[in-house]
Amino acid sequence: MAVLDKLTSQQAIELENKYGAHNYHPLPVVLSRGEGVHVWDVEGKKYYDFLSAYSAVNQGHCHPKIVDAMTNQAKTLSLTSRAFYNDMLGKYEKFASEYFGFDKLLPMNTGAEAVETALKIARKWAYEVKGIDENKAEIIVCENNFHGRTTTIISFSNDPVARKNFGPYTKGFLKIEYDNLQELQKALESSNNIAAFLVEPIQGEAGVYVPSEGYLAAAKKMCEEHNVLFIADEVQTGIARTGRLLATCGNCSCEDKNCSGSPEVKPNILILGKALSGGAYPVSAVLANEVVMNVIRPGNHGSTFGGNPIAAAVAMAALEVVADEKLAINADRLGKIFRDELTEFCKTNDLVKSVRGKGLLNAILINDTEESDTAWDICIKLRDNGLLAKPTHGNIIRFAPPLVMNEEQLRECIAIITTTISDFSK
Ligand code: IF1
Repeated sequence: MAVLDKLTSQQAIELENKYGAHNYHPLPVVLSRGEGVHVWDVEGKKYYDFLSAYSAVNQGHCHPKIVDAMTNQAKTLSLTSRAFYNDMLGKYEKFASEYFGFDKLLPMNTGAEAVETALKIARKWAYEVKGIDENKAEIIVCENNFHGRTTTIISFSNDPVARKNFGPYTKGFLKIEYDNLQELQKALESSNNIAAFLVEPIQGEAGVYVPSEGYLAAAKKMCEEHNVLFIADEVQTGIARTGRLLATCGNCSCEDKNCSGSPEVKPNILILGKALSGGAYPVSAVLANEVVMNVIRPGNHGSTFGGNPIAAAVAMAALEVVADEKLAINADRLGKIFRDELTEFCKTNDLVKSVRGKGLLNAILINDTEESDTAWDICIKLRDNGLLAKPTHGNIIRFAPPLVMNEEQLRECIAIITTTISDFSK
């Protein structure tokens, strides 16, 4: 079979099953094209994308401005490594640092790499600035976290499927309950060796858990009082997904000057990924002010592709799209419509227990056990009705469309979701 031969969906699935590692269980649909809020399968059927590649495609599939930036740079200079300077990286570092309101940026590729980078920076800051004894640093994390799939990151996961049989595990992490300030206070007081607190502003994979109002601000304040770094993993919640440029916000150059952002939640270390590139290319970043970032010196950290010219060009274009098209404001407005409509629907349908989320990162809780296939079966029916979504854990379905969606499209999707679930219940 020539590589470019057109495959049927079944053929594509069979190839992946035969030649690919089985590290995913995808919904049975084979996509071959994407544009804006839509994707098409190989047979030409059109769908609304309500996952956005786990919030990486916030700017919509194949956004022309981002694609043009990528192709133009790819035809000019794709990769130099950091052994030499290039004319794109400094421009991007300045652009993005000012865009989010930090002194400096360390460029990486995937979200997990950026999380690992943040952990290394926090530990080095703890030894060289805070003065903790070497190899004694502890980092506080939350139960039910998701920060990626590397050995160190799964070492502090409590998801057995992500963690079992990948030991021995990396030490130096304390786990506390998410959205529990008393437990954070206790952990901060438990030792003088605490370097940092790593937290998702909304726990995405756990099931789109939005913490109590004021939790992040109070947590940041507690960290300050204990000279502990507050690290925000905004890989999934960042880049306008939750209705603000950042879920933690924090004097960024948000296009919405009357943004309801809370500058007092500005993290000491900000982790970005996914939609930092609009889903066009693997781009992640760690941002911090000089007092923290300057612990990193030549030879301490790096990566072959980190900060490459294409990544720099793509990320600048992707961030310009977020500002130019006011995606945070749109996500905030449409998210409120989505939750209001689904909340009303919950009252009339006992298969949906609740809806929760912020901006266009939302989820519904299905009235069945975690072990049931109900959420999965509903997603199969949604697929048949032209909308793609996927359960997170068992009985929770995440809904996260591209932020370029308009109200008419959103209302059409709400109708697909409510009709599908109503018919499913019969
Ligand atoms: C999978 C979901 C999972 C993330 C946060 C870091 C990373 C992620 C908050 C790592 C990645 C992806 C990974 C993908 C499914 C998806 C995901 F929550 F977004 F749905 F798994 F939890 N921090 N999330 O959400 O970034 O290395 O993937 O670029 O691994 O199954 P990455």
